[in-house]
Amino acid sequence: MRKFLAGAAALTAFLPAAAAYADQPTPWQWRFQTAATPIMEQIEWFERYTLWFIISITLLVLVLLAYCILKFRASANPVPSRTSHNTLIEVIWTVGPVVVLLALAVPSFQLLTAQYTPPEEPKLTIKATGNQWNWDYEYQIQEPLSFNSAMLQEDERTAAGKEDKAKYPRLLAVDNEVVVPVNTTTRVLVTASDVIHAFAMPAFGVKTDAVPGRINEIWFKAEKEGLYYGQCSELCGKDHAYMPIAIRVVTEDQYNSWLTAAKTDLPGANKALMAAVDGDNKVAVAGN
Ligand SMILES: [Cu+2]
Repeated sequence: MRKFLAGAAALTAFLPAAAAYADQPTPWQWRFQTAATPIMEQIEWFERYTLWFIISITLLVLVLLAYCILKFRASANPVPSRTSHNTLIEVIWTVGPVVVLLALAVPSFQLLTAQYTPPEEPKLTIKATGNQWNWDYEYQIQEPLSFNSAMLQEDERTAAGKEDKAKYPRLLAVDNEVVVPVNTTTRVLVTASDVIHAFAMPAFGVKTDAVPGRINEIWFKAEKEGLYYGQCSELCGKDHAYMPIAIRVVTEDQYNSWLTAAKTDLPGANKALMAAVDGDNKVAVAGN
């Protein structure tokens, strides 16, 4: 038991360092990815909340069914009752579901409103355009910065410095990540150039369709630094599965120096940022 506890303690000591890039799907995962925004935390809360309703209703129905099957089976109850109305029970099975629906509807609408209402005017706006089969990003700033982001090919790993498959998983890693500062309300204007795609980032709790000729707006406020992965989530053709979305959340300083460098040399800026982020993580691990 002691050994187990020591092992668990050792494991938790590693968690902060690992959590920096643990925000991606894992094999046989059946729960959500770790929430990185307050909205995703609210979504997780609502999921747990509704689950308790589902569990209790399922158990209630199961018990009632079992009771009826046993108590009113032909051998135990040869003469069936001819009762057809009971006011009390009819009131209960009308009012009960109404109360359940209200208990679900109120927090559900609150969550929906929160998802559409940024807490403040977003400080950064990025336009994301879905193409068959990659994404274009445009930072809506003075002298806009725009670049294309496509899935990282296996033969590009070495040149890009992305050999680490835990950090840059196959089918999820991209050549150019979106970079945003931490704790900054960021707006994403989502559209498409050819067919309908969808911009989705599970750890942020955002997903919206990318429709040609229309702009859909989402926002997020990432509270944890790290590298987050999402995917196009609308069947958009042959390479639908190969247009991942990667967002790197970094400190304000790292973001600012990346942005300045990216305007002239994007690959160089990305490499410098990767080195800066990895350097910080190493310091953090050593500090443990
Ligand atoms: Cu797509």
